[in-house]
Amino acid sequence: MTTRAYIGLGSNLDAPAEQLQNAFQALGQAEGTRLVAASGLFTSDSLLPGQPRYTNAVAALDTSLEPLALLDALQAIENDQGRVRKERWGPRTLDLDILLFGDQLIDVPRLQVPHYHMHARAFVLYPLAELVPDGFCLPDGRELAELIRACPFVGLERL
Ligand code: PH2
Ligand code: MG
Ligand code: MG
Repeated sequence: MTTRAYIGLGSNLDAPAEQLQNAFQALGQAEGTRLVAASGLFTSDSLLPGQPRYTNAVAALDTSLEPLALLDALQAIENDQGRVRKERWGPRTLDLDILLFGDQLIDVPRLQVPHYHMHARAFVLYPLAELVPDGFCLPDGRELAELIRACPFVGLERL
């Protein structure tokens, strides 16, 4: 049995677009996991002032891994690509966040799904919209199209 998961990719250090291309490749090679689709790349200012601009994208995966095993695999890819964990929300070569895992709601110390604040972040919603079918809803029943109407494209640039 596999689960469709959506992964948010972000980078604001060391050639972000290349970091994301490498990450898409690595996601496709992760054990028990198939890369189904990759969104376009979008740039935007960091939510935190004084950091380089981010490049973001979303990947659709089919995975036979359990959520925490997928999180382990994502963190291994982040580490492979030189992620250094100093401060929370510091600049990073690669950030891989589980946005959605099927229609599961997960709330354990290591992992909250859907990803917190994803419903209000243009750099998540617009790339995600490229990958999902019409009428797609989050596990809480909110329709993606509706979230997007409430979250203007302002400040995003599609590469
Ligand atoms: N991620 C952060 C903080 N700020 N800003 C943008 N534009 N994109 C991100 O992915 C992002 C951010 C911490 O995860
Ligand atoms: Mg993040
Ligand atoms: Mg993260």
